[in-house]
Order: sequence, then C-alpha cells, then structure tokens
Amino acid sequence: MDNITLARLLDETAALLEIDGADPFRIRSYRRAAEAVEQQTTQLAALATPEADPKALLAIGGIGKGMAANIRDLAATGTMPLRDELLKKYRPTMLGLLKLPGMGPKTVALLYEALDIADIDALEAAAKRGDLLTLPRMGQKFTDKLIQGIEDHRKNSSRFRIDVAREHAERISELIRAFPGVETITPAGSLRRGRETCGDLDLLVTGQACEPDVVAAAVEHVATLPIIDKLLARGQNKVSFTLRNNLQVDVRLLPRASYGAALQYFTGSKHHNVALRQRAIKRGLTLSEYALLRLEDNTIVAAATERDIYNALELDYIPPELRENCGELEAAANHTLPQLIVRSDIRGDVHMHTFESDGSNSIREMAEAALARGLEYIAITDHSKLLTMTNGMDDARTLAHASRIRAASLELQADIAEVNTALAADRDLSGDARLASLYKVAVARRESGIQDSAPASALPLHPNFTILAGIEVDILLDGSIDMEIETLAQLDVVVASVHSGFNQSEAEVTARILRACENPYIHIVGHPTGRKVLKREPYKVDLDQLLPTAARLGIAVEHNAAPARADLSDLNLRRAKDFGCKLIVNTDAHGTEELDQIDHGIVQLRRAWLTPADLINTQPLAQFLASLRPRP
Ligand code: DGT
Ligand code: CA
Ligand code: CA
Ligand code: ZN
Repeated sequence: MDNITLARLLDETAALLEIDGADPFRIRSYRRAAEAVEQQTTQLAALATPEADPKALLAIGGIGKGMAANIRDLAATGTMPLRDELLKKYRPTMLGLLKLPGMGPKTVALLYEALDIADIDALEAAAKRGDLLTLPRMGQKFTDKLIQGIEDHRKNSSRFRIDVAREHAERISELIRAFPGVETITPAGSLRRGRETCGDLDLLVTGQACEPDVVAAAVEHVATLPIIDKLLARGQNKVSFTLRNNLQVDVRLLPRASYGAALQYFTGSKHHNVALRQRAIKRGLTLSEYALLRLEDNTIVAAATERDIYNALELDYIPPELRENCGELEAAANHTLPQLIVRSDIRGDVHMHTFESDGSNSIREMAEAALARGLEYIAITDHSKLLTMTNGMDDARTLAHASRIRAASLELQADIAEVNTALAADRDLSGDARLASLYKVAVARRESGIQDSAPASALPLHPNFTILAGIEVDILLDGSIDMEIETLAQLDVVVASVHSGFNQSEAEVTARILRACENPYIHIVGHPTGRKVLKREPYKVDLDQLLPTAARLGIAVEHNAAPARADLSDLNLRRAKDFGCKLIVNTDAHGTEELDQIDHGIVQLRRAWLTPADLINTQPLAQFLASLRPRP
C-alpha cells in the first residue's frame, strides 16, 4: 500500500469519525497522521511490516503508538478495525458531502439516517424533489442554497486556488531537486501567469540531468515520487500524474539549450502564444516549444532564454502576468509596457487584526513582523462589535485599544532607535529580554542586506516605523455603521466592510454600501465584493456604481491580498483604475505570517497592469495619510 492510499484511508476515517460525532482530538489525530504520511519522502509500507523496527514509524511526527498500529493494520490488510466498524454505520462517499458549503457532520449524519443520502448526487436529487423540507431546520431557503452550492462545487472542484497550487509546486520541486544534476525547476502555465486558480500544474525542469543522453534516469525519479497518486503518462522527457487531491501535474525535463523556448511555450497563455506565433510567421520565423527558427533554413534564432525570443521578435520582454493577449504585444512592440508593481514598492499595510478581536498575535508582534518585511507603517484594524464571533469591539473598547496602539507605536519607535544605535556600535542586545526579538529582526535585515527605497532605511530598522490606530467597522444591513462618528473621528484609518447579508439583491447591497460611503469617516471600503475564490460568489454589488462613487468621494478601494479573497479580480482592478479610484492592497492578516499574503495581492495587481503610482500604500506615511479621504 502506497503513502497516498494510506493517507486517504486515514483521512476518510477522520471524516467518518466526525460524522459519528467523535471526540475532536481523536479526529484531529487521524487528520494529522494523514498529513504526516503524505509528507513522507519514502514509502511507509516498508516500515510497517512485522520485520521492520517498530520504532521507525514512531519516529515520524504526528504518529503515536495507536496510529502506528493502525498503519501496520492498513498496510497488512488494506483496512483497520476502526474503519471497518465505521463502515458498518456509514458509507465512504459521505465525506464528499462535508465539502459542500453549509454542510456539517451533524447534517450529514442526519441526512443519512433520515433519508439514506450518502453522496452528492443523491443529495441533489432529494433537494430538487423537495425531500429535505421534511427535516428539521431545512426549509426552502436552505434547499435553494444547497442546490446552488452543489452547482458551484461541481464547477469549482476541478480548479485549485493559486496558493494551494503554489504550495504543491514547491513541495514537488523540492522532491525533484533531490535528483543529482537537476538545477532549475520553474512552474509554468497559469501558476506562473498568476491566475487566481490553476487547472493543473506545469513544472519545467532543466540541468545536466535533463540533457537528452541522460534524461531517462531523471524521468524514472520523477515517475516514482511517493506523492504520486495516479501515474497518467510517462514519455521520454515528460511525466504526468495526479496527487491525492486530484491536482494534475505535468513535469517536463528539458535541455538547457531550449529551456527558454519551452518556458515561453508552456507559460502560455494559449492566446498569447497564438498571437506570438503569428508575429513570428510575419517575420519569416517559426516558434515552437523547442526554438524560434528561421523558416527558410531552419537555423535557430533564439531558444535559451525567453528574453532572447521576445527580443528576436522585436518585442520588449513581457512579464508572465501580462501574457493574456490583452494588448501586451502592442505595448511590448512600442516600448510602452508598464513598470509593474513589485513587493518592495509596498510601504504600508493598513488592514490587519490582533488578538483583541480574531487575530492570533499582539500589536507588537504584528509590528515587528511588518518591520522584518521592510514595511514602514501598518494599521491595526480589529473588528467592531457587530461581529460578535470575532470578539468585535464596542466604542469604549475601540478607544482603549487605539490608545494602546499609539502607545505601542511610540514605544516601538524608541526601541528601534535603541536597537539601531546598538547595532551601529556593534553592541549585542540578544540577551535583553525586552529588545531581543526586535534586535533579531534588525540583525536579520542588516545581514540580508535588504534595501528599501526610502533613504531612512539605510538603517536596519526604519526609524519612523509607525503603527496607526484603525478599525474595521461593519456595514450593517441598512448601510449604517456599527460605531459612533465621534469614535471613528479619533482613529487614523477606518476600513468599512460587509460581513453579513450576502443574500441581499443587487439593488439592496449596492444601496447599502453606497450609504455607508456617505459616512464621512470611512477611508477604505474593505474587501468590496466579499467573494471567496472557488468558495463563495461575490455579493451582488454593482461596481459600476460603487467604483465611481468611491472615486468621487475619495474613498480608497481595497484589494484584499488574501488568496482566499483576492477580492477584486484583475479585470475589476483595471476597472477601478479606469474609474479613477484610489487603490490600496492590504493583507487582512490575522497572524504575523499572513503578512506574506501580500505577494498574492501583488500578482493580481500586476495582472491588472498596475504600477506603484496606482496604489496609495506605496507612498511614505505622510503622503499616504494625506491621500486618505480628508476628514470633515
Ligand atoms: P490551466 O492549467 O487551465 O490553469 O491553464 P494553463 O494556461 O496552465 O493551461 P495548460 O496547463 O493547459 O497549458 C499550459 C500552457 O501550455 C498554456 O498556457 C499554453 C501551452 N499550451 C498548451 N496547450 C496548447 C495548445 O494547444 N496550443 C498552444 N498554443 N499552447 C498550448
Ligand atoms: Ca496548467
Ligand atoms: Ca498542463
Ligand atoms: Zn479584516
């Protein structure tokens, strides 16, 4: 039994336990074991035989004595006692139901008990017949939502969110890189172009191991990777397989001499490639995945790098994010491609949470993490009171929190000065309990030689780093804001977002947000469409009304960089720019590491052809504050 099958059976057991109402810790132990098994780089079945050292399995994190016994049972018999027991009560297809929106384990158990529903098809049929209406708390509204949810699920389940795809790409690349002679692995296709979702992964591999005379062994290495669920195809220099989650991976191993041509070809998009080939033909050239050739004598014009190919076609190099055949060839020919935004252009991130509401870090921790990433300012914007499940703040708590934020900012600035001075004098502060972590950030920044664009940042830590006091208020169903104007007036940054009433009609949602915009203390409309990539359709806000209104009032429109949200699509970002909106990109981080989500945001901004001048948080603090909507 291979690792993937093992992991799948453990995961299935976890889901069945969940439906059975088992202890959450017990459920989690099976989930963790499934993950641990899947991460292994060697096949575990060999360690699970009676002859193998029993300690070998236990050495794996996430696998204890009981779980090791389960794995031995699974490897020996293809099943285990607990699984058999659960399968007497339930059917394995029921775990598919858990993937539907609004479908928890209790509902799944109820559906099975009452109506013998064990898979999505049966559920859909029952919902359409109106059978669910006989069950408690399942009215017409629930049924309608469910039918829509099933439809969305069918449509979405064949694509993967970019961050999920990227994570898999990195993990697989690591495994491939272990083969001697592999030098470079580049994700191509939609992942490289930065699309929000990927249909499959395209990985290009080059290096000595991929030269034609020796490639066979490298192909063998790839075709036997332990993460492979189903091997789909295996050719001379190509391996295709699927992972346990059904994500397809196409790996191509290519000699260095044609790497650029292959990278260009497999990055796409298809439409960009078609247009590029036509351009080649007009010049008596022919472009393929192997090379750009002269038609008359088949001599190679360019092949090793993408830049060579574009330049040989009298084009500037076109960044992958622009390759959608949306005018990029014309711009490249006329030398008018935009100077696309990059991560280091971002100076501030003004939408994030701490454990005052539903974040997982303190003000100081968020600030130090932002400093480590080279930011110059942040705003802490915890939730307001309407969001009770996030422990949202009322007016009094908001003001108390704001003064703590401002105190933390002043204290941090003083500490930064002390750390910078110490560093300049080669004085070690790592033993200082209060300054140790800040000192560590400073040392790391000095050593990595990160240079920010601001002159002040010649110092390891930006001396004027500022934590702004902000809030993310809720736009109520009628468009009012769940906080007093007097409170908002005392805050530096006010983000207003919709977190409820997703079923309102287009007219209702639009009027509601427009009314919120009339509140003169709102600076930023947070995640303005409320969509969740592959999970939840946007609420029906009419951007053709919202965007011009925001532009007229000077309200900034947020691109939420969280890959689950990617709130404004590339097209909507372009629309926002065309309407003259102030744009801002924020992470909405609920923990320090989520500050890195900014990368996903940047990719979408690049796909929208945006430059640093199109965003307001590329400006230094003073200009940034001045570009927020002025207070009455
Ligand atoms: P995806 O996987 O649906 O997210 O989108 P892509 O763009 O990654 O598409 P995929 O994986 O089918 O192919 C990767 C690239 O290979 C694609 O962007 C362009 C190139 N390619 C694939 N098939 C064709 C084709 O039939 N004609 C042309 N011109 N290019 C192709
Ligand atoms: Ca692809
Ligand atoms: Ca592909
Ligand atoms: Zn937020």
